[in-house]
Amino acid sequence: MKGDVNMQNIPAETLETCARAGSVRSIRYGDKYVLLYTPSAKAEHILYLIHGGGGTQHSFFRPAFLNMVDHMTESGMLEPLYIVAPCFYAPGVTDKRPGTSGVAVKQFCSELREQIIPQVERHIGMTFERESRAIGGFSMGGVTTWYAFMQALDLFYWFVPLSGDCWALGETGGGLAPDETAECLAQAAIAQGLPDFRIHAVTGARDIAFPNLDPQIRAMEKHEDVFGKTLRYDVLEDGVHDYETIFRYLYNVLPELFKR
Ligand code: FER
Repeated sequence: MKGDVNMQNIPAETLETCARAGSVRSIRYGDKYVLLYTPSAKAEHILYLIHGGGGTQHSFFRPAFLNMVDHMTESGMLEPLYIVAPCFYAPGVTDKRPGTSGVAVKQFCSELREQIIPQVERHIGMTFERESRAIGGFSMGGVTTWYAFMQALDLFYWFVPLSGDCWALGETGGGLAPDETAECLAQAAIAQGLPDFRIHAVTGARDIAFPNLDPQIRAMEKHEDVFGKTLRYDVLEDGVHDYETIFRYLYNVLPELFKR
């Protein structure tokens, strides 16, 4: 279903320091680490948020974003939420080309399953049910989110791919082979037992990933049986391929998560 494209702008004061701020710490696993944002009040939900190509676990966690989440939580528009920012690159990887990133993100799901989720949730002291777990990401993080949909429907209920298509059939496969990609996603959901789930995909009409994501979503919409009631898609008219635009999507999308 195509959603409301009239996304709210982030109020300017929301990007400034908040009196009630959450905290960020790093959690090690093997020779890597994730950043964990813990809100100022008790949280029952968790979002795994994946950076874009060339990024790191620090890409999302800049002051503007964390302040925004603090303010959203303080005002009550957002229920308190843990946010985990991992890095899909191996330590020391300097080749950030899409081809290399594509291989990294395909493999990343097993790292999430076997190391990151257990380690983070042990640290927090609770194991979240899939209905309380979301995964989302920007660009290559969006590609990662589609892989999570194909490989880890048992772990996540909520999927938020932002300006990134599914690369199951190859680099930018959502644009090059939209029907085959949609078929692949539908079959992956069926093969995993077709549990209930929600996808909220967002991109911008001026985003470089639009020509890849848009045809894929159109093709997915034809799979009524799998995606008829589970897929929401928004296109922001002036959205471009940068983190500021993505923060705006998240300002609008995060309050909708975990509401069934
Ligand atoms: C896309 C998905 C990912 C896309 C670009 C990327 C242009 C990533 C690019 C990069 O990491 O450089 O649909 O469209």
